[in-house]
Amino acid sequence: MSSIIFEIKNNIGFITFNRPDKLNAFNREMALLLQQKLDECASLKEVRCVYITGAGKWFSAGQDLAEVADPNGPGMNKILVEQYNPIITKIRHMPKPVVAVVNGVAAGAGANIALACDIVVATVSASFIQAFSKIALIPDSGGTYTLPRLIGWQKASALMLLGDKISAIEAEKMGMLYKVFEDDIFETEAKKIATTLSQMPTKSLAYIKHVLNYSATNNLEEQLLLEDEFQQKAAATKDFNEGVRAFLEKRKPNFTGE
Ligand code: LHQ
Repeated sequence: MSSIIFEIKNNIGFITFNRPDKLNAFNREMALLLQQKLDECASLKEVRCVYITGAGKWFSAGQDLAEVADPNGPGMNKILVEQYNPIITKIRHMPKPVVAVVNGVAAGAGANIALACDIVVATVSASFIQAFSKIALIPDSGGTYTLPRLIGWQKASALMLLGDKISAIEAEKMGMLYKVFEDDIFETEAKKIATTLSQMPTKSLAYIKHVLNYSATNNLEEQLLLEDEFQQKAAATKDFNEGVRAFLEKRKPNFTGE
């Protein structure tokens, strides 16, 4: 069985972490395979939204600690540079929306991979833990960048220092994620969001992501110029033409992602 299941259905690239007997913890093979599948999603035109979830009851417990403790394993050297950092940059630079569908515990790098996604939804029984300090590490996979921007410095600092596990409901209240759904409707609701995104003007969504990526570091003037640059790109798409025509003709637009 592959540690990553990948299928494309109705313009959605479904990526499933698939080591359920290991709480979907990442070994090197799984991290490299995830990178490969993210690359495929980025380059395949038919994929207009990416949906990331975990098999079974877990999203992911982060790094498989048995692998880092194994003297015959790949070791700690370059683990971030080769395994996790490219995953985060591939998600942030993916020219289409990435939805994290958090179906259970998301710990360590598992949590921070979810938080790097464009929309994070969780089932009510899911939980999030910045587990790193519990094993004398520091948060990685972009967590020190993403989390304070999502929930503010104070809460991010407390969660990272203490390593407290918080419920999906607490996470939603803090602004860490978009929505929490009851367990029985969670998957249906998550798929509805992905379906909506997969039928939207894909290029404009990619431009929104790009401009948002820069808003964390640009000043207002720089950001206004970037908005101008990308608004012009958006206005040059076929989907913009279709969106305006459909609005004026009072009909549903048929966006093709062009
Ligand atoms: C595990 C794991 C796991 C192996 C549960 N590995 N076995 C970057 C740089 C370099 C190196 C390290 O990593 C990183 C990135 C990272 O992600 S560091 C953070 C790594 N992750 C963690 O520290 C999380 C550790 N796990 C937990 O805190 C808990 O297990 C969670 C909150 C995930 C789940 O708690 P429970 O539902 O209470 O389950 P459990 O603790 O009883 O675990 C079930 C089994 O899974 C257990 O094994 P056992 O043989 O007793 O059934 C755990 O040892 C194993 N397991 N996480 N990451």
